[in-house]
Amino acid sequence: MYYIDDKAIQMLISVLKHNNIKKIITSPGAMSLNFVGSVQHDSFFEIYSCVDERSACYMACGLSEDSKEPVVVVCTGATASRNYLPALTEAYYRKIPVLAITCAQHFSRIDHNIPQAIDRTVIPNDVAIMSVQVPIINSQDDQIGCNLLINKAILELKHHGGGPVHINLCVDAANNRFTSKELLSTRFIDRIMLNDTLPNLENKKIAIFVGAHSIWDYNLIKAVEKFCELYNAVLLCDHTSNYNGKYKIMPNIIFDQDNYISSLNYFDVLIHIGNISGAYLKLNMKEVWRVNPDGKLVDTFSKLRYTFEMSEINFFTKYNSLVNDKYNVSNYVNLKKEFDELENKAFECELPFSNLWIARNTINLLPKGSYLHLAILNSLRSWNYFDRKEDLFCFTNTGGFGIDGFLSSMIGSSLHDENKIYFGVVGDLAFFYDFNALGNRHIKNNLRILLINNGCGTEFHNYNHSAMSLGQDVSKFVAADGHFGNKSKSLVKHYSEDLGFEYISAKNKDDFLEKINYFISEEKKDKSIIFEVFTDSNDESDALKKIRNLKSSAMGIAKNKAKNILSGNAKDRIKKIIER
Ligand SMILES: Cc1ncc(C[n+]2csc(CCOP(=O)(O)OP(=O)(O)O)c2C)c(N)n1
Ligand SMILES: [Mg+2]
Repeated sequence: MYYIDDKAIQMLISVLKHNNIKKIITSPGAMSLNFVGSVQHDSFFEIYSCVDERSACYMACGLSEDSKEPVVVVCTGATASRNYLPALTEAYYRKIPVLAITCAQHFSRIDHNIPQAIDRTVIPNDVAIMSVQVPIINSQDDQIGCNLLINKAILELKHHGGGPVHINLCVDAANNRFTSKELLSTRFIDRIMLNDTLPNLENKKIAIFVGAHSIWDYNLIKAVEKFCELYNAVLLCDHTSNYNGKYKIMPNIIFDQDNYISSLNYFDVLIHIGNISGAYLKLNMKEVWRVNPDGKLVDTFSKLRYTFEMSEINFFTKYNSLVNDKYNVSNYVNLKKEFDELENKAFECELPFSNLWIARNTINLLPKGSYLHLAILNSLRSWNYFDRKEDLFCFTNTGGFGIDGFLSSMIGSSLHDENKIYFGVVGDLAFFYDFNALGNRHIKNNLRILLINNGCGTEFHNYNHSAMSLGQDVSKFVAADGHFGNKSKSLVKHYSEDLGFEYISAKNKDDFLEKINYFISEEKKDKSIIFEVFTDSNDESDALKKIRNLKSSAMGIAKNKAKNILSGNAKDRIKKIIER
């Protein structure tokens, strides 16, 4: 007898061992057999039996209080888990770290007159500080998800004073193969608090990935710059990172190339700060260290190793204090060289009239310190391919990724300081979705809205979008072509002028270049301005293709070819074969 051949159960056992949780009180039954059968042959664990689950859980409270260790209780289906409630209530109010593992049949069986399948998805408020539902692992996504749930639940036992935690573990009762001599290798996630010993960062290749970030404090910028010099680190940003300090790269232009793989896109440690990013950066790293006062296990890259529950300034200041003065920024210099090469190509290449062409010709005209709002996806992506020479502050609705509130968010910002100019770039669907906001009576003269009207959600017409598998049919419902006056030359003009805006428009490059200086000028205008620019959806896609094909390499071409040949299903099958 060895461990059960069940990935979730093996993972749970590994994470228990990693966290040095060895005391278990079991109650008899069939659903818990696979877990209990596995731990009883592992001498690491100290196991007790108690028939009555009510009593078992109270015993766990006593054992945990006395030993100052978390204690696991584990039970079967039927009403077994219901009998944990009195002692879990006791544990909740006394913050005792009891881990209740309730073994369950497949969740789809609940409420179908199937014996012993009861619903444990909702628990009373005061019996556990966290409750998670762990499914059977059938795919790589399940595996990553289960790993996170198990780590998260077990860490919670001692988090913020600790308390009881519930894991509802879905078990395949038909699988009784106890043939695994070793536990599968599992990722462990540790939480580092302010006064804990810090993991070592020396001799690692480090990048700081900055998601959407509020405007930076001066001291934080200085601490991060120092960190980059001491640890040879580089910051990977997009406009919404709002980082206006040294050692920053906007890597989309390098890492988004269709046929080129940069050898610089690999990091031992990616330090992850900020919120949801709309840059869709494809990054390669060994592990991720997330830094945020919320201390959550946010696993954007599926490589989370540590969560540092502390402010960014504390994290960087602490690590800076561990190293004697050093200065090496070669990783930044190398990446910057590659960035400059691609940026030059992007500035020199022929682009059709499009959001991308507009971004390229406008970004460096915006006055220093401007506020820039970019609509999600196409506008944000287009502008992220071009870094700006001057400091800007940039915001995008990346929290929920809706096209429903762009104008309102931008108008809200503009109310804050009427002496600042607020620039915005938005597509037609997003504009018309929210255009009642333009009638808001609080609007002043400090808005400059660039409306890129291509008559559809051009995002879905892009040459590389999965929606293009619909062919011409994509226009009908997915890209929603032809609404809102179908690129009417007068609709926005009439509406906006009647509301007191100044309206200008452009339909080609010359037109645009003639008007852009007026649009971006720092000079105070009497009215807010709407600059409507008409582009063509095919040109938008062609421009994107050009920007993503500035450089190629043999490896990049081969990888891209393989990607195009393989359908999603085939890719999954090959992955599975490789895993075996
Ligand atoms: C509320 C909401 N509905 C639907 C979507 C899906 N969606 C994402 S981008 C997009 C198209 C936006 O079109 P447009 O504003 O014209 O920008 P373009 O892609 O043409 O630049 C849609 C419908 C969304 N993000 N939010
Ligand atoms: Mg559009």
